[in-house]
Amino acid sequence: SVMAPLSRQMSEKAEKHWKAAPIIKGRDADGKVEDVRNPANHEEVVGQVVNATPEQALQALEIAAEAHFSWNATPADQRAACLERMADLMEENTAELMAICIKEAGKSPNDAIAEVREAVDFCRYYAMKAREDFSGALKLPGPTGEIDEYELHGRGTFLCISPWNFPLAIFTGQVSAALVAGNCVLAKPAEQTTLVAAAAVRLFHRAGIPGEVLHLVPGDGAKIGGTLVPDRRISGVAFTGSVETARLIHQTLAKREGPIVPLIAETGGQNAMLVDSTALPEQVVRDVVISSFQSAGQRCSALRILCVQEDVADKTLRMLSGAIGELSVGDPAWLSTDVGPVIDPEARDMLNGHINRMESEGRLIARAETPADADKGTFVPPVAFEIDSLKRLQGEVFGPVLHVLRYKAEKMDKLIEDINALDYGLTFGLHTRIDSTVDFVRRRIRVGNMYVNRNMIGAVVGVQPFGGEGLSGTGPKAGGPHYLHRFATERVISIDTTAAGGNASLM
Ligand code: UN1
Repeated sequence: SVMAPLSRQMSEKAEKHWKAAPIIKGRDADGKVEDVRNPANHEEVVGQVVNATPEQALQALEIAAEAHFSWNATPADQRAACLERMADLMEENTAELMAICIKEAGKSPNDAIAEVREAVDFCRYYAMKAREDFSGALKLPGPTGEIDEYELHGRGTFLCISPWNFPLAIFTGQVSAALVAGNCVLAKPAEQTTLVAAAAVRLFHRAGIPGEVLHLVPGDGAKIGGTLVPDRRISGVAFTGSVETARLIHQTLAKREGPIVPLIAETGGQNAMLVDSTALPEQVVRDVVISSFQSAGQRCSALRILCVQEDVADKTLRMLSGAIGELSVGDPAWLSTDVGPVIDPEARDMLNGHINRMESEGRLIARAETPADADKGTFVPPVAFEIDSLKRLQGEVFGPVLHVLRYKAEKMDKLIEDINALDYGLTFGLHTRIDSTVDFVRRRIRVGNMYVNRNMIGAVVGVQPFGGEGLSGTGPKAGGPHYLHRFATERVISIDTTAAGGNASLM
C-alpha cells in the first residue's frame, strides 16, 4: 500500500532533529538557538529554531525590494513552472513534511497528508491561473488606429504572515500566490511552526525561486510584523490569523506614509450548523464530530454552534454524546488517535478558562476521555455543552469545544439573524431534506462557505474556494479564481498607431 513506505520513511525521519533559521538570500542566518517541543509530549525536543532580528528582516526587505523588477519581468509561465516544480518536490518529500507537521504542530497523519496535499494543490492551481491570466497582454477593443492592452504585474514585495494551524498549506498558499503574481516575498510563519516553513522555503528555492526573491523571517509577530508592516517598501500583506492582529495590521498600513497597499486577511469564524427535524441523524452526528473535533477543532472553519430543532434535539444529543465518548485523544503519531493535542500551553489554558465558564453557565452533554499521560502534552479532550443563548459566547473559541442550542421551527428566521449578528461570516452548515429551506437559508445567511448535508471543513482548492466576510476576512477566496489578482496591479497600455499621432478616436 501507499502508507507502508510513508510510515517507514516517517519513523526514520523521526529520529532526526529539524532546524530552522532566517533564510536571507537563500542562506541560513545566525542567531540565538531555541528548542522546539512536540505539543503531544513536551519532553521531546523535535528541532531548533533561530528567529530573525529586526535588522535581519530589514536586510531581507532591502534585497527583495531590489529584486522585484527582474522577478516581475520573468515570464509568468517561468514563474508558474517554479510552482509546478515546488508541487513535485513536496510530493517527493511528503513523508518528511508530514513528519514535521506531526511532531511540530501535533497534526494527525490524516491531517498531515491533507496538509501536504493542499499545499501541492495551491501550487498547481495558482500556476494554472497565472498561466491563464498573467501570461501576456489582453487586447482590448480600442478605437481604430489605437492599440489598447491590459496586463497584470506584481506589486512589489509582499509580507506573508501565516498561522500554525495549517503550517504548510496556508504558508505555501500565500507564498506561492504572491510569487507567481510577480512579487518578491518575505514569509513570516507562526512562531509555533517555523520548522515546516523553513523546509518549504528550502524547497521553493530548489524549485527555482531565486534566493533574492523569497526570504524567511521567522519570529515574534509583534517584533517582525512591527518592523516590516510600517515600512513603505512592503507593497501588500497577506495575513491569516486573529481578527485583532488583522485590525492592527490594517491600522498600521493606513497610518504609514507612502503608497496605499492591500491587506488580504483571512481571520476567524464563529461557525454554526442548523439541523432541522428532516435531517438524517447518523449523518448529522458524523458531520458534527468531524466539523467540531478534527484537527482538535483548531480550524477557523470548524463548527462551534450546533443549532438543533427542538423535536429532534434529545435524540440527536444522545447520539452525539455517544460519539464524543468514543473519541480517542492522544499522541497523533498513533493511527488509532482521533484527536491530538492543542498547539501550546497558552491555547490549552485559554480553552480551559472557557470550559470552566461553560461548566457553570451551560449543561455538559459529553466529554471525551483524557489520555493517561495527558500531563506530557497540551491536551484538551473534546467537549460539548448545551447553552440557552448565543450571548453566552464571547468571541472565537479555537479548539475542540462545541456549543449546542435548541430552536423552535418557527424561530429559524430569527436564529439566522442572530447568527449573522455575531458579525463573523466564514462557514455555515445546514442539514435538511427540504429544498425550500436550503433556498431560504442560502439567501439570508452571510457567510463565505455554506455546506449542505455534509461536514463543513476541508475546503478543496479550486473546488470550494475558501474565505469569509465581515469579521472573517477581506477576501478574495484562497484557492479561488480571483485570489491572484489581489496580489497584482493592473496596467493598461494605450498606443496610438496613426502616423500623425494625437488621439485616434478624435480623428
Ligand atoms: C483556517 O483554519 O485558518 O476548509 C482556514 C478548511 C480549511 C480552513 C483553513 N481550508 O477547513
